[in-house]
This record gives sequence, structure tokens and C-alpha cells, in this order.
Amino acid sequence: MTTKRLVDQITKKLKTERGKDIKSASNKDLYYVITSVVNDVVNGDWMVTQDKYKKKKQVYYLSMEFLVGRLLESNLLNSGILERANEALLKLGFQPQQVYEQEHDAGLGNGGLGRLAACFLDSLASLKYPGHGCGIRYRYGLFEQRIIHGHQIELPDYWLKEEYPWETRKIDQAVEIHFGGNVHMHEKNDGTLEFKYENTDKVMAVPYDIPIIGYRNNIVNSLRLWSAESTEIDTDHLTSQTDHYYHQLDHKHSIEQISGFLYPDDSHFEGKTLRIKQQYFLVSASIQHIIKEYKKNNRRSLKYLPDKVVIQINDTHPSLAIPELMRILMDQERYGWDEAWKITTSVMAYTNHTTLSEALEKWPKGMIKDLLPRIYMIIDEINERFCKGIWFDYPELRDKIPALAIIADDQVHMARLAIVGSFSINGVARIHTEILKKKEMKDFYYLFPKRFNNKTNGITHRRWLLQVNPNLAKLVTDVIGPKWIQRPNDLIGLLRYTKDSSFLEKIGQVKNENKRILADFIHDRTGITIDENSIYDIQIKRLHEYKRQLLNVFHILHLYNELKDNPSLDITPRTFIFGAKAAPSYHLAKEVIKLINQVASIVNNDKDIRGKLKVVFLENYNVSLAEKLIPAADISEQISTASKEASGTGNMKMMMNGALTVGTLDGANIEIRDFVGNNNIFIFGLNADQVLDYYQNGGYIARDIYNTDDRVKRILDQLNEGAFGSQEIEYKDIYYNILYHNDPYFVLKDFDPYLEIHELVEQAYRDKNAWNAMSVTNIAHSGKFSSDRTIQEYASEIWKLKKY
Ligand code: 4GP
Repeated sequence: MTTKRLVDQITKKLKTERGKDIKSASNKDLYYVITSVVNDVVNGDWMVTQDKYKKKKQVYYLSMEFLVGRLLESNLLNSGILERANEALLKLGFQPQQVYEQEHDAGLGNGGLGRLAACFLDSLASLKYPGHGCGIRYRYGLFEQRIIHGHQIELPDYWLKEEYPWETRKIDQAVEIHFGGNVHMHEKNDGTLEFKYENTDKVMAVPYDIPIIGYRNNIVNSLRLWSAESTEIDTDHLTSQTDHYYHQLDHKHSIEQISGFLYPDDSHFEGKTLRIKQQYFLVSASIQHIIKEYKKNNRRSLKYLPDKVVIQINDTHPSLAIPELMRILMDQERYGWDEAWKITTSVMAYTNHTTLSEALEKWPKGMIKDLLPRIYMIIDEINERFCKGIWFDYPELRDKIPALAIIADDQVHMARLAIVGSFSINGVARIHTEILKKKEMKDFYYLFPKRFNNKTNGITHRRWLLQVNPNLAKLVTDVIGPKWIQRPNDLIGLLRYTKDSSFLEKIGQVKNENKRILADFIHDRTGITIDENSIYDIQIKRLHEYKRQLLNVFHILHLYNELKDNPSLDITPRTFIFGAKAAPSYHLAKEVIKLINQVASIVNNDKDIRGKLKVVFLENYNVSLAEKLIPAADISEQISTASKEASGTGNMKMMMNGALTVGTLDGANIEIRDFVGNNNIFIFGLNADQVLDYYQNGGYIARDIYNTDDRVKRILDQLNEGAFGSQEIEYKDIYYNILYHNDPYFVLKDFDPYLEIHELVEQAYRDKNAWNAMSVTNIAHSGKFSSDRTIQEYASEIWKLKKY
């Protein structure tokens, strides 16, 4: 499509679809019209793709979260018309970015796990793999964060207020889900058992499909999001009994609640009934759909389902898929237990995303029994058989049965269910998988060694380099050609330019330009003026104690104290930028947000500091904000307590954009270090073995550091005494957590090494040429962290999937 044709189409659609001409059209009108152009281009390919996939093996990625963000720009990019769309918009007198920003972020995820799912969809389609997402169409996405007087306030994110032009409602493919009721079992003449369900609550799951467009390959996969609606209202009772009418309306409302909102917890378990309803709703709808599709496309029995279908369970949230598939195979399709179990365990694969104990899903067994009686019976039987198997086949593990059983202490342990019912169990970075095997899931690894495998995470380089950093992408293409876009590993070709000073200078210029753009944005948003020549030191991620935003704040406070003592101290100016949402009920995390904001207002307004330090907390961190920040980062803060961050993916996005990592030996930082080498990354602090050893054997006393390190004492006392609070605001809880709960995340222990590494950062930054060379080395190695590599590994090693 030429630019001219595009201009014509836009003007025509403005008239026919929006009733406007170009003079009266708004950015919003243009947004809808261009979306419509993309949909026209894509719809044909979508049909053809689905048709072509019919005979292929397909993967279904079941996830409670898909954090897709905005889609227009990336859809234009993938369908190969971004440049012309930009030209057309400019010609018509519109700023492309302003038009793309009309789209509301689809915030249907919390953080890493949800964003990973979105990157995976992009890679599946771009690599021509038959793979689809199945999730929930929450009416409210992750809350919108406001900072008021330094405090986080949560507002509902009603992202569907305006029409969402990417989705298509498919009412004809709705399915019914049953909750509650009772199960009747009776023996049939042939001696087999039959299960009938009575008095269940029926919920209709209505699918909304979103196209997932492959990169310039005419492939369009689907993201299917289920919405909960009530089934037909029973009209017999409507007029005769008003009570009944109100009862029905209440009932309708409670059903719609199932897809009402996303739980705002990241790496944290909240055992609410509504949450388990959401989980079962997702898996039951998806599995019914998968079986229908299989039957439509294959004329063979479900015995062969594993040849055509693989289901990836994204964390334990969708692990009821295991008993649900068993239920359908046995109660509807009349398979016996053994055969059903064989099919199920050949279809299911499970990814673990965290070892944090507070994230472990454990449901009270009574809750599952009441809500999903038949599912409970099946889980009970899976458990019985599993425990018996251990008793007879692994007598050496008999003592451990209570710690392995799926139902224990009156609770259903979802990770155990997922492990027992899946043929593959993977962690998301090398160290994480090793911790699963050697520690968290040690006995399961002993039982099922072949099931465990590692798949280090990745990010889509199309969105996270090509789209968000066009100037860098162009510069890269200028020197190594465009092949890296299809084969991100080719970025390694950049290594040849790490000594080319004219190239390094250009890399520096691109970064400076991105920093300038960000400075303007920050000024517009917050009124804060930042020094474009300062080091942009960025930490953007969910707020969690283990991610240690607090360590970063301690560093800032230390620099502040030093400058107060000696205002003429010669330091390279720094801008510390944060973006982070805390779960609404996570008190300590919210305290840290308050602290960051308070430190920001003190530091930024202190004349003694003379602008050498600036602290910026950007509210409402989401995918779109990340897209603005990442291209401008000099330093990427990845400072989790070693052993706690399963992988991280922000670390990958930042390195791909030339930021240097300040990080612990945790998650994927280790693999980044292995590739770029110690000289191109700033590693500090305890390693995972040391941390785990302290947890197990003790030996760390936070108070000793407080007593011996004056810098630490000063900072903690300032927190405790309200030195940063105007009046009553103090940070006692943070103070107590460190000194009285012995600093569970080793902030004090890693404080000194962290300061030291930051001194090295500062020295390194003074030599721009050398800095840029390090930056290029990081970009060069970032291809290994493309989600194309990750998906390729899943496809060949777990899913056994062929490309279309
Ligand atoms: C996150 C992990 O914390 C992060 O390290 C990892 O990169 C990401 O999953 C994707 O694998 N976990 C979650 C969660 O988001 O909710 O458990």
C-alpha cells in the first residue's frame, strides 16, 4: 500500500466510519480509522491462517494475564505499514505518536509474567508457529496509580470505556461453565460409573478474539479473551415475582463479576473465592474450545489429542486445566481413568515463574469442594494415586508424602497438581531452574527428573528495539544491515564496531537524543527539570521488597548526605528515575513509594545539591511508559536479593537499548553477564548460595552493620526520626523491618558493595568512548534474549511444534 493510497483510505474511512472530514477529525478519529485500515489488511490473513493451521499441532498458552499494552503501532510495524502510516499522518497534518497514544493500554496483567505472555504471542506469530493465547477479558485492568502527597492511590482502570477496536465478539462460540451444585454417581449396566451434575450455577463464557500479527509474514494468530455473562434469564418468573426478578439481576451481576477485574497481585497469592472462579472459568472455557476445535479439524479420537494439542500453563493459575481435561475426557467422552490420565499428562506443560513462598497457591479444600465438586473429586483421586505410587515405588520418600501430596493440611496445593499433571516443568532462567531442581522442588525432581527443563525468558526485539527506539534500530541497520530483524542473533555483528570511534559517537548521539526526549516528557508530566547530561539511572518494575527499590533509595540518601556535608563534592550528576506500582494491600511497598516521593521532593528542592541529584517517581508505570523510558536509560537497576528474581525481563529490554546493568547475580542477570563479560556489566553483592546459606544457617545480623557503618546508621536514623518528614511522616515500619526483622532482603549487607559498584559506574561514565563501547557490547549480545529464541526452544523442546 502506497502512502498516497493510505491517505485516500484514511480520508474515505473518516467520512464513512466517523462522519468527519480531515479538518474536523481529532487524534481519536484518526486512531480509529487507522485501526480499521489495519483490520482490513489483517482480516483476510487471519482467516487464511486459521484455515492453514487446521491440520497442524497447536499450542494454547493459558494465562490469567496478557499485558499487551497498546497495539496500533506494533500492529502497523508487524504488518509492514508503519512507515507509510507515519508519512500519511504527517501529510494529513497529524503527529503519529499523538494518534497512537489515543489507545488505552490493555493492562490485563501485573508485571513480568503477563508481559512475557504478550512477548511470546508476538514471537509465535512472527515465527509462524500455530500458537494462541487464552485469557480473561477483564473489564477493569490493573489499577491506575496516582501519587497524591507522595502516597499511592489506586483508581479503577476501565479500559473498555471506549470501543476496543481490536476485538471481535464471537457469541456463536460461547460455551457454558458450571459452578457448585452436586454430583450424582451411578453405575451403568456395563459396570462403568456415570457422573451427573445437578443444580449447578451456569455461566456463559463469551470469547473476544484479538488478532496477533506476525512480522511481515501474513500470519495472524489469536488471543482469545473470555468474558463472563449470564445465560438466558428464566422469563417464566419475571413478571410474577418481583423478588425473583431482583434476585436474577443480582445473580447476573455476580456472574459478570467473574471477568470483572484483574487481581492486582504480582508474585503473590490471594485466596479469594472470586479468584478461583476466574481460574476455573478460564480453563473450562479454553479446554472446551480446544476440544471443539480438535474435533472439528481432526476425524480421529481424542486419544490422539497430544499429537495435535499442547497446553502451556502460565504459572499455577490455570492448573485446574488438568482436572478439567480429565473431567471432560471421562464424564463426557467416556474414557477410563488411565487413558484420560495418559492423554492429559501428554498435553499439559507448566511454567514456574517464582519461588517466593507468598506466591504459592494453596486453596482451602472445602472451597474447591463447594465450588467445583466434580473437579475436587478428580483432584482427590489424582492425589490418592500419586501418593500410593510414592508409597509403593519410592519407599525412601514415604516420610515426605505430606510435603508432596496435592491435598495436604486441608489445602489443595496447585504447584504440586501442576507438576504431577504435566509432562514438562520449566523455570525461566538457568539459576531459577537450578533452584527449582535442587531446592524448591527437589523431591519432585527426584521423582520426575526428565520433566524439568529451563527456558530462559526473552522479549520481543520488534517492540523493544525496532518500535521503541527507531533511531537506534536505524543506526544498527546502517552498519550490519537489516537481517537482525529476522535473526536477532545477528546483532552480534555489532561487536566489530566496539572500537570504531565514529560509530561509538553515533551511538552516544542516539542515546543523548533519547535522553533529551525523555527530559521533555518528564518536564511535561512532573514539572521537574532534569540535566540531560546526567546519568539516567532507572529502576522500573513492580514494587517488591525483594526487588530492593529500598537499596536504591539508600544509595540516593547516601549521596545526598555526602553532598550536604560537602556541597562542592565533584560527582557526575545523576537522575534517578523510578516507576513502580505496589499491590494495594502491600503496606511496606507503599511505604517505599512514599519514601521515594519524599526523598524526591527534598533532594530536588535542596539548593545545596545544585541539581547534581534529581529523583523522579513517574506515576502509573505501565507498558507505554516503559517504552518511553527504556531507550533513554544509561543504567538499568536489577538489584534483587540473589535467588529471588526468577529471571527478570526488564534487564533484557534495557540492555537491548544499550543501558548497562547494575545488578546482582540473580535471574537472567547471570546469563547477561556470561555473554557480555564482567567488563561490560556492574555486578555486586551476595550471590544466591550465600543468601540461601544465610537463610538456612543464620549468621547475618543486620544490627551489626547499623552499629559499625556510620553511613547506614545515619540513613536509618533519619528514617526513624522523621528527618525526611515534614511533621508526622516517618518510616518506622521500614526501620523496624530492617533492624527488628533482621533485614530479610539483605539491604544493609549489600549496601557497601552497592555503593562501591556505583563509584565504578561513575568513573566509567567519564570515559564516553569506553562507555559507548560497553553499551554496544550489550546491544550486540541482546539478540540471545529475544523471545524468538525462547519460543524456538519451547517449540522444539517442549511443544514439538512445526512452523507453518
Ligand atoms: C515474574 C518473575 O518475578 C520474573 O522474574 C520473571 O521474569 C517473570 O515472571 C516472567 O517469567 N513473576 C511474576 C509472578 O510476574 O506474578 O509470579
